Amino acid sequence: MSRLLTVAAGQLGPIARNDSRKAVVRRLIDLMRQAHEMKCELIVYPELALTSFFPRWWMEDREEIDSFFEHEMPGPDTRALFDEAERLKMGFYLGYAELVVEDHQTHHYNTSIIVDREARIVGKYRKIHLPGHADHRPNYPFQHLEKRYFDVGNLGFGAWRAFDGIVGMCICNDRRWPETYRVMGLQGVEMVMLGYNTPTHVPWMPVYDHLTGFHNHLVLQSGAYQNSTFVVGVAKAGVEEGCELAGGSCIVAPSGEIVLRPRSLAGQQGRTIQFRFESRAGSLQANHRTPWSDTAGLTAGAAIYAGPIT
Ligand code: CDT
Repeated sequence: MSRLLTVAAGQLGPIARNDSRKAVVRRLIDLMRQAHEMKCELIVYPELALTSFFPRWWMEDREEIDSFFEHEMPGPDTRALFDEAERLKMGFYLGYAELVVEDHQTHHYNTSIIVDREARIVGKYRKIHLPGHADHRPNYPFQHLEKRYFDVGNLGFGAWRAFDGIVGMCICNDRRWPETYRVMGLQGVEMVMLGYNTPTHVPWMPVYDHLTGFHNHLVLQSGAYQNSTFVVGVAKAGVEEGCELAGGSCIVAPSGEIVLRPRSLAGQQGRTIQFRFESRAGSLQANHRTPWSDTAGLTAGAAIYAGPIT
């Protein structure tokens, strides 16, 4: 079956520490309108798209930390994005910091949602692979304190029927782990959306700095090819509060080929840009997604993959 889905990758430029949520949401709406003019039905935004990448700062004041988190979604400041999406009949993927009380305990997650064309939240994911450190490293030009500010996600890697297909999502560092794609691949995912914030320099591991762009595309392309899925990877780019973010957004086809990326260097340097692709969002090469022929094989498959240690 041929299904056409036109997707926009809404790569964002830097967001300052004191930018208001309302101002950021206006930028997201701007991108959404551009995408809509380009006949897109879905726009993918980066990880933590409503704020500056705050895990780069050591903070102790609970109120200050929680000010970067959303207490409801949509909330007073993000309602406008949902309203505009509903008006334009646009879906979106959005990354944000989520504060939630579950089982009488407050939790903090690095979260993403998929919202359908009727502005309904159809899927939620909480980041599992939290990179960086939890300890204070004041001697570095910037820190990466995701392990301090977030709980490990508790929703697993889901897949949802939406946009006439099966879609899944993950967030940033998840893209570097094969099981991320594989778990979704085993659920028949046809498009994986992911937002990211990747610095071009890691102060405690500079030996890989020159490979930042290569590793980004390596994992997106191999994840797509090995699971026969489209992958839409969307970055924040440019110098955000003194930290250079790598950009490198792209859309990868199930063949593993990058079918679209920003053309100009300006895009990589943080000018807010967006682009789109059109392709058949169906299963082009789904036969190699699973070695068995039907979903009943899943149980057997687990045994095939994980036999006893001999
Ligand atoms: N946000 C995020 O997950 N970034 C990581 C880089 C962390 S460097 C400590 C990434 O994998 O791109």
